[in-house]
Amino acid sequence: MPTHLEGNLTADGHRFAIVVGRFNEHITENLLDGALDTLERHGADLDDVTVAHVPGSWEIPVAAQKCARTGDFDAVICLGAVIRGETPHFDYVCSGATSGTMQASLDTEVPVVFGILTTDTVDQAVERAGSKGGNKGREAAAAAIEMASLMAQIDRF
Ligand code: INI
Repeated sequence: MPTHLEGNLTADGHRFAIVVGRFNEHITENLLDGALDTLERHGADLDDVTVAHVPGSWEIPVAAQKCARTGDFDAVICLGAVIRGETPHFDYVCSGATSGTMQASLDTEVPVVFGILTTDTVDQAVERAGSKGGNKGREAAAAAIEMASLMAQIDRF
């Protein structure tokens, strides 16, 4: 019989850091609201949640890694919005944000969850930040809860 380890969606007792970019703030503030609401609905105590604000998505990985290294958090949630229409260096910002957050996670063995929108247009970003495309902040928070739970199970195993 195999042993199955699977995280649950119970957030109480877990501590979370959220790193959120200020660039495209009209989008990222909705992602942050969605993430905080999801954590709370799943039982997190918002006193156990720390939010670090950074200028833009480029700066998210270093702040996420620093949070993860403290050992004070069971998961780190990264929230940002990179929109192609607004930047000629879209590809560089996206690639730095994606590879940097992954590296932060692997180097620290703390789940660093990717809730950074990468879209062609502002409308697409709006859709994914609390409109008909859901809210990527909520999805990221749910993934963080599940991973925090799973990592604890692996630790105990
Ligand atoms: N940062 C974003 O989060 N989204 C963007 O769309 C964006 N654009 O358009 O350039 C952006 N740029 C800022 C970047 O993340 C850094 O903050 C900046 O380059 C300073 O290092």
